[in-house]
Amino acid sequence: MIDFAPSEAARAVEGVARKLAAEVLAPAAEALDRDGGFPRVSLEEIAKARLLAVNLPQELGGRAAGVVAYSLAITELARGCAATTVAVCVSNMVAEVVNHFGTPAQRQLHVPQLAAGRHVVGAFALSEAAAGSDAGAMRTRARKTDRGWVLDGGKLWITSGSDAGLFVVWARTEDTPGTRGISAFLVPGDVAGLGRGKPEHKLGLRGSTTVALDFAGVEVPDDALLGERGRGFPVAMMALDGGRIGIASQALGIAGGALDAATQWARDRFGADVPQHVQWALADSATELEAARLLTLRAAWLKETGRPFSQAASMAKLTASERGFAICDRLLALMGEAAQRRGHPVERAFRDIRVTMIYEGTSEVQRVVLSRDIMRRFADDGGRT
Ligand code: COS
Repeated sequence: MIDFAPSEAARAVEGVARKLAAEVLAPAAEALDRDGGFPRVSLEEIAKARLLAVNLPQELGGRAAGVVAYSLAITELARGCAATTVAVCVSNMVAEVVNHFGTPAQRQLHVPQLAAGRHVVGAFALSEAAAGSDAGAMRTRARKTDRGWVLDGGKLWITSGSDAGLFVVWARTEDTPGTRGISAFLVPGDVAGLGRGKPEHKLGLRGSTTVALDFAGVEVPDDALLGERGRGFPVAMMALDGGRIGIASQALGIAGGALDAATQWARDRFGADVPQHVQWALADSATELEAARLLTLRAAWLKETGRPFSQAASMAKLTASERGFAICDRLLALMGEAAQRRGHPVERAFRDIRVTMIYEGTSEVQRVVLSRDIMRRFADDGGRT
């Protein structure tokens, strides 16, 4: 049997997110996009609703609501404000990675703080100037000392980097080149020697701060090491597999919000007599959105039920981001002048959604992941894909 209906519990979490999006995020979204900044107040409300730890155990302050509920919640939040939502996505991802790979002490120390918003949010520090898609090319180093580790180097494009209270930082701990010899560390935001750059001026998600980080002799204790020494790269990859479900969900919300706005416009402008080209644009958009939603919820369900989900997450992100962008582009063209004004919901959606094809693995990276899997399955399964 295939059951496409999310559970009542997941729907309840979705309802909480929908209310927050309408009452807290959406009213602040236009000004946040115009003026930039960091959505601290909205994030406090999101933390109170325990949406910074949707898929984390209750005893650590989470909702234990599962991955489908998480996806539904992120989609709703992104309808209200995509910029605030990416901070929520990354913080959930950081909480999950600490919960999954951390020692009991690391879990106890950090997950409740992330869940309650006492760290403000968590941040994921992987990318560098010469290590974006090729994450294994990173140069930041962590040197072992008697007292722990000393980090030197720099990270780039770190979401929420201006305000985050906890960073997961990847650094090279061994001389082995490539993806082996990288370790992950839990680094508090107030540690000495950590420099945070000014937020980048970006096309979209202007209310999400994206900064460079500088590590100049940052000392952390031995128990800052997350997971096994030298095995940090798979930690990043597994975290990103889950993260991609979040970004797919965010893209669904952004494109869904644009479709809402375009449908309202069509009703106001044409009443009951909607011209055929408008009907087609709305119908194609809704159909593509639904296809992306099914892929996304399937990836969420696979993860929730403990099945392999890496490929499903890549398919979901690839489809939701690319189809979502095409939907925003189509609706912008359809509405013409009406949607060109800076800050119009469709104009903002068009700018905001573009980065969903870039961060947490570009579309090209998703295609690399997927094509490797196709080749592997073809070889393993007697010439069937
Ligand atoms: N889950 C668990 N382990 C994984 C994994 C996954 N999804 N993907 C790779 N690994 C493991 C591999 O099994 C391998 O382990 P061993 O050291 O035991 O052999 C190791 O990680 C290296 O994997 P691989 O050889 O595939 O590494 P590549 O350098 O070829 O990785 C891609 C290539 C492009 C897939 C990778 O660099 C990537 O995902 N880049 C994008 C990074 C990204 O999303 N950045 C955004 C940052 S946040 S905005």
